Amino acid sequence: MPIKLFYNEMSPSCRAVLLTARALAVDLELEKVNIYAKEQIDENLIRLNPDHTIPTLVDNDVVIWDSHEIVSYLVEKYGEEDSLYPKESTQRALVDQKLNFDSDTLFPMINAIISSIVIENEKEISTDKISAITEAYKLLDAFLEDSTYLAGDCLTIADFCCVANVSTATIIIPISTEKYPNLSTWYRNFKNLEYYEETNGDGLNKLDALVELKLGRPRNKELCD
Ligand SMILES: N[C@@H](CCC(=O)N[C@@H](CS)C(=O)NCC(=O)O)C(=O)O
Repeated sequence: MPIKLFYNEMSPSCRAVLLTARALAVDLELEKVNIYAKEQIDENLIRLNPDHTIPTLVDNDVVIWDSHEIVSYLVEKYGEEDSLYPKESTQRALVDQKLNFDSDTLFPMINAIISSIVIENEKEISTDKISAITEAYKLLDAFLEDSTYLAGDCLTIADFCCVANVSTATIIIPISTEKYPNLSTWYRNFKNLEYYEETNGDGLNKLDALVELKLGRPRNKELCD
């Protein structure tokens, strides 16, 4: 049976799974859920995932939701080696630490902003929300001071989860190369990854266009990196 993913490419949590699956060369059968039309309150999805969130992964009789659990499951089960999610305890702790940062800080922050624009039709973004993004950029820049990736010198699932949310934050505030040089380099390296556009870039562009449409005005593009 194919591995099925309930998803929407505009969702950063789903894009983290697409990045990971592509890095592992795992094929997914994709079932699109339009979260903005509340299709997630579909009975089939609720039966599988009472929390009715995407991504939700179905692998035979196993159902997993929460992107962080899904990406670690995919590496554990289908990775030919463990570099994306190392088994060694210290390295694993460093990856888990950044996965938790993504889950506790980055996702709630960006989800609150995007939902306010796309679902609640708000036209202004409060200064508190803007400051939360710049604070997160500052922290990420510090995390990347002495390493190429977020959990050391190897690409891991923590980078996939965080880049999906950071790239979404750039829709609102581009990353300044001057203020956040380490973060800029990390993000630029991601954009050069051969499978970046198909797994993250395309969905990000669709979300960007939707945000622009909902705000009813072009965003401040000249600030883009
Ligand atoms: N922490 C979860 C967040 C999942 C989540 O909230 N996904 C959003 C889309 S980005 C969603 O499904 N929203 C619809 C809903 O909550 O009903 C994860 O990483 O998977």
